Amino acid sequence: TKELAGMYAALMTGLSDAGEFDPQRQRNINDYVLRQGLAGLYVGGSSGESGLLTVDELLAQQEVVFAGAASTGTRLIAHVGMPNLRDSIRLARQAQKLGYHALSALPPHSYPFSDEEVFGYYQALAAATELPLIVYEIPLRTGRPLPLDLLVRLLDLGNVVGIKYTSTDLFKYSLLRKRQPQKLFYYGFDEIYAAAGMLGTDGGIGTTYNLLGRLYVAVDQAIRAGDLERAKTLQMVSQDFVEVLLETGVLPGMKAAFRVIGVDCGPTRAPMAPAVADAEDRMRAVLARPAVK
Ligand code: NAY
Repeated sequence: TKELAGMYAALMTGLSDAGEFDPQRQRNINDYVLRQGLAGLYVGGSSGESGLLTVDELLAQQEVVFAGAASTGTRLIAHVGMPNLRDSIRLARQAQKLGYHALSALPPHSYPFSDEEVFGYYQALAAATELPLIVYEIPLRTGRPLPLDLLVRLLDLGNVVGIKYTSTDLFKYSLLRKRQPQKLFYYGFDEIYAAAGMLGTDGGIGTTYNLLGRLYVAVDQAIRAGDLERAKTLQMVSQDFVEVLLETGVLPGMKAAFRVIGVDCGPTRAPMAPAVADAEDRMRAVLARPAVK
């Protein structure tokens, strides 16, 4: 499973001006991201606005992305975490049929589920296909951190090969890694990837990799080479970028940045909207900084 290691863009979604899933705009995004030198794409995740899309749209997106990326050698992880298990399994089965390399899923997140419900969800999803499954820790989306012992049990499930860890609790991260040293650990906060990298990662998955993929590949390489000064310098470039994104709203700002560089990707889906009126100007300014280019 170590062939799944590396840096992945949490792929964004192309929408029409009216907010419909737009296959051509999806291809525009894919074409740009595929040139970043990343290990792969994480398709249909939070960064793909999956919480705002229908299952049919996500099924269509899986097809469009696979058609464009299959021949490039890029690893493809399908995110299939939906509010209900049946839709998750439907997405997972199509991903397997198409030829995706792995699956990942948010924990059940539309109600405050118990640890046993979360466990049961991953158990059923992992058994629904033969694909490797990457579980997901992201208290920001689910409203609660999963306890360490539950994460340990989830990583013991058949077909579960790793975790996408998007939490700032790096001590829990280290304890989990110590308990499950054979598993793949992807860190999910772009702006502090180097901090997790210092403790040991197998890769990263992030939104801003769509635009700055090369930067994150370089951060990761610097850490692996033991060049912490360089890793820190590069990480600061990412932090300057994310600082502006948090002003505009992460996904609206990313889409504004794409428009600025000429990638026609459309808006975010309502109710997600830019937090400021001048998102494109702010992104233009940050993209013009020499270090970011
Ligand atoms: C996904 O598609 O599931 C993700 O992109 C998760 C990783 C992102 N975290 C969230 C909460 O969306 O890339 C990060 C994040 O956007 C970035 O670090 C900026 O804070």
